[in-house]
Amino acid sequence: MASKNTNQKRKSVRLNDQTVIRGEGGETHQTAGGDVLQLTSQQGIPVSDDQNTLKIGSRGPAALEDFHFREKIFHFDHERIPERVVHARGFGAHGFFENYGSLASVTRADLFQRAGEKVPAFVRFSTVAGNKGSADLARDVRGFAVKLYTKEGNWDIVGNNMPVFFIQDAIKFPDLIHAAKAEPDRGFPQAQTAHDNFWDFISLTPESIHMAMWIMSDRAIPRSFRFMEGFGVHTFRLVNARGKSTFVKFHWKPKLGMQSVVWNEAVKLNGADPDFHRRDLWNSIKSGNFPEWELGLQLFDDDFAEKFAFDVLDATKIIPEEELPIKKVGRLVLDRCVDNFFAETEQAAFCTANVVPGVDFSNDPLLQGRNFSYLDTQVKRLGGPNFTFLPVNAPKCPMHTLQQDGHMASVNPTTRVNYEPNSWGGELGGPRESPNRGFETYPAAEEGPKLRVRSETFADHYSQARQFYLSQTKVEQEHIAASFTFELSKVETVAIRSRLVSHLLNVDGALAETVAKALRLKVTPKPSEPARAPRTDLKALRSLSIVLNPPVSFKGRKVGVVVSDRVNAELLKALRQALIEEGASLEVVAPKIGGVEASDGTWVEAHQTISGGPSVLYDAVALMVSEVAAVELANNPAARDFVSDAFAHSKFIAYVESSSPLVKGTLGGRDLDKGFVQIESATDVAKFIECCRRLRFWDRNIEPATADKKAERMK
Ligand code: HDE
Repeated sequence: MASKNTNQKRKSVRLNDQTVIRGEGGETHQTAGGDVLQLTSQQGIPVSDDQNTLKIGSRGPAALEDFHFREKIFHFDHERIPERVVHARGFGAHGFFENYGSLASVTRADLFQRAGEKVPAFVRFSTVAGNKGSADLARDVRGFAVKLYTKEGNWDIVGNNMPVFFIQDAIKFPDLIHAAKAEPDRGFPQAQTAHDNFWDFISLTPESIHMAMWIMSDRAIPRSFRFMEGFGVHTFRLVNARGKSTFVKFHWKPKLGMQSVVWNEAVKLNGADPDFHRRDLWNSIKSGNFPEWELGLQLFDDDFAEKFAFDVLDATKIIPEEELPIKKVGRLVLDRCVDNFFAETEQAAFCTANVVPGVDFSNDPLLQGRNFSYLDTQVKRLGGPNFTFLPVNAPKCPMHTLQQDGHMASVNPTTRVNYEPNSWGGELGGPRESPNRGFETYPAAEEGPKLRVRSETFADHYSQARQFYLSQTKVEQEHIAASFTFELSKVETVAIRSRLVSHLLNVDGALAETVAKALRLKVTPKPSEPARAPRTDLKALRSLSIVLNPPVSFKGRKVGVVVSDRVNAELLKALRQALIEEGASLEVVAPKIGGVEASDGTWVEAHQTISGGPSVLYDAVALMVSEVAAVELANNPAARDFVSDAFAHSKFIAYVESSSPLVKGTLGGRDLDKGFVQIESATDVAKFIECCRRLRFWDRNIEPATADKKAERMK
């Protein structure tokens, strides 16, 4: 009996009670009953035919009796779970945290007691505003959520890559997120803050201006998760065995240093590779280059909190590390990709309330609200109270509760006892309290009237925003001005543009003026009325600038090399070798994906074609094409974009003499600046790599904002 199949490539033929699936070329993919894994239903029943539904005759109606078909479709229909309301797009990896030395004097947390103590970790990085399928390079704050599986339970540090937040009180979170995400009538824009609702909310919420400075800075467009800092944001407490409390702020410092892209690059990256960040993390872990961060603590007592210029419970403020140094206490290494994205990354359930004995909360009103929200959201997302048994969420230490049943209960009490106190002895009696080792809340003394108010100590909204801006290098300040201009130019309501500029006037007059001019506001607004006069005496802080804190090497970065037939084999080898020694990597970009034949007759495999591998994918580029190819490529739009984008994005560009027609053809009569390095020998290659360590040739700065400014100055 032969079955009809419209799929031409894979034909299923029923012969002598055997289903044989043949590919186009007639090869057999699978035979029933062979030594391959047997396809079964969820009940373990072997499946004989997975190609055809059960029908009455070969052209008749489908039979309801076909339980295999029904089970398959039913399961498919239920594949989706609600995506996270915020931080929907994310990417996770496993690793470990290793403690440097005993911190017993400040905390009884088990993972901090012994030098060298290692605990497993799971980390999920994310964007906030976009849906699950949005692009990685959206201008946005990045989530940096860490789950540490300690011997005394799971501890989640659910942080971000920026140390402050938009709002001071959790009750404003739904408003902030509604304003940031797609507008409700039209359902767009996706993963963008450049629209009326977002800036309307921000401009009516002065406490958000400090965070607005951070998201308009290059911190919001990181080059890679591996090159981001992380922050716990709130003040927490550490509590030692004697019950003494020390306040703490958590920091993650990337070993590879910080790095961001420029906005024009981010826009293009979203088209060239919407998965740029997740691919980067996946590839570096798979290739054995495990990203690493150091955990830093800012520890302080009540006296410091009392004297500090701002309220330590206000999540819109930082405590400068210049004022309160960061103590490095351990390292986080990500060394294993997930086996299954859904099971691990999607089902990972972080809760700020997951703390271990020795860690406790502060009264930060944002943190207090989060402690309710996360558990609530996980129940909704994962469908019931038993999400804690999913492998990614389950503790890796012994766990005995008296909780039972509910959706998907897989671990239930197995003895007669599911309550306490009980009078059953020994094992039968079940788990008991541990008065000495159990989690104890720090007995902070609290009293006062019930009030729905904001503390007066939270009232300064501009001083640190100003300090952040003044701490940036010129090029970073220009990027901030350009992003405010871009975002506000997408806002249709002039009054909102103007209202935002009125806040910037309290941050920095020159910044406000630059943005107002770039927007061509007809009426310059007055500064908004501050709740508290901004301070102008706060010193610039080096730690806040990305450019002032460069990495020590080019490690972890990638060079894209455009090659053609007859590429100098020896030079290419020298470049590849030098990059490997630096801990960096090289990708070959060729006119065709099949590769090129090098000068010595060897074949060079390509990773990308020129149109599929634009220069935005790389930290620096090298042009190593023959003269014939260079002349040809000078008329190829993708090759021209490759060069002109690398140039515009201030990248270092290595080139061999024969590539000159491509460079000149693209950049015209422009003199080559010091960001161009001619490479003809291994010594030149070393010079190029030395330049690359600076990441970008910022002196070239030709960002539009600068160009406007220069033109302005020349008037
Ligand atoms: Fe979140 N946040 N958040 N948030 N948040 C969520 O929990 C919430 C805040 C952060 O990779 C949600 O599982 C409230 C600050 C990260 O799975 C939700 C408030 C910081 C992640 C939620 C905040 C964060 C979330 C949505 C205001 C930095 C992703 C899905 C008080 C310190 C974790 C989910 C992951 C996720 C609520 C503010 C970081 C709805 C109410 C501040 C990294 O529960």
